[in-house]
Amino acid sequence: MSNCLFCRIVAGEIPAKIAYEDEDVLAFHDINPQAPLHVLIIPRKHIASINDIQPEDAALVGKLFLAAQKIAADAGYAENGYRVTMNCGADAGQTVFHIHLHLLAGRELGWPPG
Ligand code: IU
Repeated sequence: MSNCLFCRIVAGEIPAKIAYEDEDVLAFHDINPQAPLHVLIIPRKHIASINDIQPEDAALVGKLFLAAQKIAADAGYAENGYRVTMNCGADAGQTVFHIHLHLLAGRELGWPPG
């Protein structure tokens, strides 16, 4: 998807501060961080939203969570805790239509979210 911002980051066409990568997953620091640690974890494969995840993507989506677990642990947040969230659609505030887990840590996070 050449017009997808996150696909362009995957392709190396737009720079990002990489936090983690493997053959299927890329994680980079959000440009507008909402917590001391705010990383976006994406599949290299383009999937527009949760609504577009297919059964064959189940393992790939699981890998996003394993990456979140590793990034949080490596940054020292395993014990105090962290949040992972994925927005889907307009009401949830999704602005980039390439699925991404937000990993937020380093402060007390309010609940419910706004
Ligand atoms: P959302 O769940 O789709 O709203 O999250 C999109 C995120 O992508 C949001 O937190 C933005 O700050 C972030 N982002 C980014 O990291 N780099 C960019 O070039 C753009 C958005 I545009």
